[in-house]
Amino acid sequence: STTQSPHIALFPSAGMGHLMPLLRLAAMLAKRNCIVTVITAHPTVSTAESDHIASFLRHNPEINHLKLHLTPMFVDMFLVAKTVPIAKDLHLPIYVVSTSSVEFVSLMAYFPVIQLKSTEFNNASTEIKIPGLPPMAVSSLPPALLDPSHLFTSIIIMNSQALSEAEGILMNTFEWFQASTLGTLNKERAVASLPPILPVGPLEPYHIPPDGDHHYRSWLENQPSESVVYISFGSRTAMSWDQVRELEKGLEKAGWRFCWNLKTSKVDKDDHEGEKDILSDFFVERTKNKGVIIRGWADQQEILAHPAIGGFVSHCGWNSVTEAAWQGVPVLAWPQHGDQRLNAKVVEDAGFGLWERDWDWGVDGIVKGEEIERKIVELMTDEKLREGAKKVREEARKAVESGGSSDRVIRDVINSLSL
Ligand code: BUP
Repeated sequence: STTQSPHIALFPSAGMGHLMPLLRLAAMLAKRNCIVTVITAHPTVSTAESDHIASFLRHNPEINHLKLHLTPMFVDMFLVAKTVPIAKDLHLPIYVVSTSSVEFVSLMAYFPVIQLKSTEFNNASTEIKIPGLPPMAVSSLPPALLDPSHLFTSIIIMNSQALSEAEGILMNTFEWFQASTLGTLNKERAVASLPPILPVGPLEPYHIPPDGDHHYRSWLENQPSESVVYISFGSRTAMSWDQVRELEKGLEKAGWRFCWNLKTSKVDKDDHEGEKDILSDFFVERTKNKGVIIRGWADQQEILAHPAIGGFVSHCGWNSVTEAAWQGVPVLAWPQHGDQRLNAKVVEDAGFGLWERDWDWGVDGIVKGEEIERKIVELMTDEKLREGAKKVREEARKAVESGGSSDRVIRDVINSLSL
């Protein structure tokens, strides 16, 4: 059998004391038949370094060079703490890319100050006060934050402190959508440790042409306009059997057509447990002309863009929220965990969604079919909601077009980096 040589990348930080040993190691690995790539940022901090790199590479032509001519670094909000030292070392400005709402980012920045004590959090009506923002009910916080030993909590705390080192936080939101929160944070500097919040969204979904047909696509083509409820709880939430049973009841009774993106296991975990069908045979049989079930990955933004879709039952992951806003689809918010309750509040405040707070604090944790039926009917028939969603869509598109609020913000960032 043939074995493939490993391809190893080395990324030295600034200073000869870092460069020399990493280059020596690179040469040693190359001698041992590894494929080697040295990554260097340019300009280097000193000419001694760039001269040295150049002559090293001249004498070691088998070593690849990936020369990064970087101006700044844009990094994920959960990687700031790890990348700030690198950016500093390379003398590069760093921008944080938020994957959530403004509310969540301010909670993240302020979190170490609030000093959550578990006793205070047994009472769901306790309120968290972040300066300049409306009080947040403990019940709307990500449940994991109430557990100091949770990995999510340590990620938040670790990155929270590093946020202040960034030049700004790029947000997948737009001025109109979160005007009051953005105003207090940016103009009144309510959370002092936060750098400027830069709304540059909604980040426009890109289109990848489908390879081959998928049954839901042709099915949607044959449905009347705004007649289908799209249901998805994201890629990380697999619902309990009992809850799925109730959702089946609710969907069937509500009588609307549906497209259900059903996850029975976490799709990003490659977990093949529970391959057995979670849906009941009765439901599948009785609704076969009413709905379509998607298993595995589907192009959600394409579905939301389809004229047949009239409502979205969503877990309110921030991407789903911004995609619904972009397409002007009314949302029935059913947050599950993480930042989703804060996001559900944004949906409600922006006037394009319904949020039944009791649903995520149900006594036995199960929302009954009748409740679901009632809310789906409301979602699909409430004219105000539909108008609200159209308005959000219109404002979202205005924000990103030339001269719009988000367009101006990103243009300023780029200009400031081009000087
Ligand atoms: Br599921 C699914 N197809 O089948 P969120 C999701 N998506 O395109 P998350 C698909 O993945 P948490 C599918 O459009 C969105 O852009 C969807 O991001 C796309 O929630 C993204 O909505 C999902 O932020 O859960 O990441 O599943 O919020 O818990 O990380």
